[in-house]
Amino acid sequence: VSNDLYPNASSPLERKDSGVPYVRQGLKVESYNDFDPLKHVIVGIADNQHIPEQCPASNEKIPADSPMRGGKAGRRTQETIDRANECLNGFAKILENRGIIVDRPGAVDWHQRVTTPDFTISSGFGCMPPRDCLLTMGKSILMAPMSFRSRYFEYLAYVDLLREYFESDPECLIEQAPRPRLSDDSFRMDYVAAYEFLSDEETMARSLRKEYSTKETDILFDAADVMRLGKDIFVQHGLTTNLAGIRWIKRKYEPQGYRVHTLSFEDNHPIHIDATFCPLRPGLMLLNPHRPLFKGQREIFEKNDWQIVEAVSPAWDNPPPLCYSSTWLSMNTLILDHKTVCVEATETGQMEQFDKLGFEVIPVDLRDAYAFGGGLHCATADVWREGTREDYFP
Ligand code: DAV
Repeated sequence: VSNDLYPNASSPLERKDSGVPYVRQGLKVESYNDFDPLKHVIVGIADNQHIPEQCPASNEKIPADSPMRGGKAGRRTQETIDRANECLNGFAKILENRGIIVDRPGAVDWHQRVTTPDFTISSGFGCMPPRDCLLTMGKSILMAPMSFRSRYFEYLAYVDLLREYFESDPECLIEQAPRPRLSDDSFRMDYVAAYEFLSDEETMARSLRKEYSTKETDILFDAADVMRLGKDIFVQHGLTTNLAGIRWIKRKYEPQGYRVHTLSFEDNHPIHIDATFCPLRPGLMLLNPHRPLFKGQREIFEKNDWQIVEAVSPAWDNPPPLCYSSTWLSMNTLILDHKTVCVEATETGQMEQFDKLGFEVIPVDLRDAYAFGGGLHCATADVWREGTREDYFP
């Protein structure tokens, strides 16, 4: 795929004749949480992004009154792509100016139909947001088994980078979760059909019963449903992560000394934990006041003297046009170390709250990239944070 079409993608790797990428000296893969000093990160790009046709998993997330529900599928306009890239490139620059290494995803042709023996859909999605796709667990990076059909091949945007990480850090392991089928059997198709006629009360009642359009047929999770806190891993059960997915995470990582916990929130569209319950520094969590934790789930935090503060209201009443996420991207921030946080520049209330909590706040202009897949945390994926695997919940 030509890089001319994807000017913001990472440039093709330099490789030996055998195809092996050259080693990038000093490169390290390691991260155990979202708040230790950030040294190396991937920032998404908006190049050539599409709005795919609806699929059974995406339908449940898209607001009923959104044009994306109907015939909106197609390439996003070049003007919105350019503006989103301006934001993402500016964010990357801010990080680089602070000495953080920034990589960008590689070029993939998202225009092509995505077809497997089990399904077909109009196009791919894009390589925003990397956080959904890549799960960095210690010295390994795992490509997640995502539930949107349009995102089935999204990992391809990271294959070359990950190959380079593998070659450059002798301890780094690149892994892939079992691939789902995403056939009609993977979804509650009757629910999908009925969805747009359900009231908020009805969708909330279903969500509280833990009934989603995704069934337990496939092993499914998005990496953004996984919150890493040293030895403890908290996974949200919701639209994008099913119980089989959580069982797989448990079986994979518990033998490595991790403890895996399931979390649920009173939320009628529970997708991704990073605009719902966010670690800020050791001992401090930020909770979305509209999405309380299920009963009994605060205990592990409170017993271990972690404070849970409620996030202030977002600055905006509505998300930007053609956005999949809610206004609560206000609390979707990127923490650079225990005292420094990047916050979207229009979220003045959220910035003030961080200031009062003792953080240096770096405003980042990113709202015009929200529609491409989320906020500052979504738009990034950890490669290396300094620090070790701590036991915060002994
Ligand atoms: O509030 O719409 C967005 C999370 C994106 N990773 C929300 C969840």
